[in-house]
Amino acid sequence: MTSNKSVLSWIQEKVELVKPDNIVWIDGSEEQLEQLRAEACATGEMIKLNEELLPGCYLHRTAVNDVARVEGRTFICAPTKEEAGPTNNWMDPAEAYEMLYAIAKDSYKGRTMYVIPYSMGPVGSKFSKVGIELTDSIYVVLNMAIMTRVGKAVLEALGDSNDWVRGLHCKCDIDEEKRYICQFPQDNTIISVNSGYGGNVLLGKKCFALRIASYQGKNEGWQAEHMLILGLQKPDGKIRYICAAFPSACGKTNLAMLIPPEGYYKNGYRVWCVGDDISWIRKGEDGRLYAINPENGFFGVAPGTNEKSNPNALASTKQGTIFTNVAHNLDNNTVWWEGLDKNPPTNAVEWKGNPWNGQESTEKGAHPNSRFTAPAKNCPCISSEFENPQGVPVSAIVFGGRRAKLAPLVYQSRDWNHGVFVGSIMASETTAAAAGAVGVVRRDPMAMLPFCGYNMADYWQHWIDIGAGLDPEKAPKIFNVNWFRKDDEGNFMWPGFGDNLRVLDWIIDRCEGKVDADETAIGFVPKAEDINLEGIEDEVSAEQLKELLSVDVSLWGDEVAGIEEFYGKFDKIPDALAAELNTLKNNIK
Ligand code: GTP
Ligand code: SPV
Ligand code: MN
Repeated sequence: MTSNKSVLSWIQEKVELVKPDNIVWIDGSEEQLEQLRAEACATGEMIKLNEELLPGCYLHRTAVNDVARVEGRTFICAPTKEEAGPTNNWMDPAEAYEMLYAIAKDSYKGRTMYVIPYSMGPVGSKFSKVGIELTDSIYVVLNMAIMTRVGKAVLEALGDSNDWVRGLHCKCDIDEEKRYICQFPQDNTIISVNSGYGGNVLLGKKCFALRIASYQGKNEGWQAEHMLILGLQKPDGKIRYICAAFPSACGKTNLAMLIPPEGYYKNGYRVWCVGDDISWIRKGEDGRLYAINPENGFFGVAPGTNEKSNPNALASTKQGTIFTNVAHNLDNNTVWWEGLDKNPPTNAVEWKGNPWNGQESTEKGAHPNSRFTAPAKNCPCISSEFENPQGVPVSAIVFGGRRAKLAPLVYQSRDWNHGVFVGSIMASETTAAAAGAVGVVRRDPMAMLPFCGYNMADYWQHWIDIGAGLDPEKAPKIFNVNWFRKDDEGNFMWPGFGDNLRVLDWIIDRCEGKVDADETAIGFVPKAEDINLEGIEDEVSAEQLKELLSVDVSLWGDEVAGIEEFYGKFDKIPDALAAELNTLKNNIK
């Protein structure tokens, strides 16, 4: 399929290492994919679902010990520990290769090697980058074929170039003790062993499009971010684009596809989804920042997705979708997860593969991090700009996380550098998207803690440098949101989901200088009367809204201590951020 020497020689080397029985090049044709689906069903790796109700859809269960990203076993293998920085696990590249090759050796014996050429971004766009993933998993092939652009056309676009990312995935025995997800940013290389789950093995996603790409972006003057991209259409018909970074399972997919509340909808408000997880951002010829979504599908959290919370995501899963670790309804051969509806199946199989009666069992039917892999083109609100090779112009950048207290519903940074500071001090409660404890507050700068491929302090400096290269008039305005504030009884104070549009509307009005704000110690907060509560007055009283927008200076005192402790882990902090921290300290005195 190619005569590219760097591609052929690298594959040959890996063939000699893992010793497959067969080699299959993925050409991107529907016939080949269909053959692979049939093969995966024949071996039990996938289950074909009801063709009438869910055409072209499949169910897959991973090993019980392999259901989320493993941050503790994810490494940045840069030449020095300093280059990986204090927030990443580091391994010496030579040692890492030796260890990984020992694990990978002969591991494809009796198996097939699939060669997946894929493009992150529309094939041929100047934003786009090519990767080649070798895998022994059909599940990986079929997911990559949804999440990225795969096949012949990618190799044609690559030509003789050596600028592509090498990815080797070996399932091995799914041994947790030998599971490693290693990135070698200096070598454009990723090696993943002993997992078969999502972000650990779909190497185009977190490993390439964030870890490797963030490093490439630093060197090449652009940014790879854990951000959704949405277009907000206002009654004037004009569409403004927003990029938003929230940690894993904190609402990116939901926000990217939201349906405006009724009154807004009637007035002509619409949200168009460009992406739900990753943005590649670079300066355009007009001096503004432009973003593309490098992916081609959604690897979305299933639990909680329903007709009310995210009808567009649900609609996206109605055909050509792979479900991972959800419950299997045997009565009609469909799927179910917690929060889909109030009617769990009685004759079902839960995510681990055991018989399950959803009406009686106290066990969960779906794993909390169960996912759907759905083609972007299925999404009813997919943006007309989704394939635009130039990307979309970014008006606002939004950071956010899960904070039961402290962070107000929304606030705006004073300027770019202050916005970078706001991103750098993000903290959020952990979720099921990564193995480990759930609900623990941790620092997660720019929602990139698990995904930054180099020293986070240099990454912050890169953000500062990007801003310095922008005309302040053209630079996106930077905001922070918190949909997750709780009252003293532990209830969410903000209805969230579609109603988040009320906040987006304020954000865009701020970008266009159409609305005033109150300046506080942490930045600009809306005047209560500027958040429109029409239609949710029963849920959010004027009193509650005030509470949601309040900035408790005494709580921020504790926060500053936390920020100082976090910054203290770094040998160096960009001067601009140190200055912002000082300003915050002075402001809350
Ligand atoms: P990754 O794919 O892991 O990067 O995550 P994501 O940021 O796309 O997460 P997603 O949109 O799938 O968020 C899923 C979780 O966030 C579910 O538990 C939702 O119920 C919850 N969620 C999303 N939006 C809101 C909101 O506005 N309010 C509240 N309270 N919960 C929300
Ligand atoms: C995340 O965890 O942020 C995800 C899912 O988007 S995974 O691809 O598994 O990383
Ligand atoms: Mn994500």
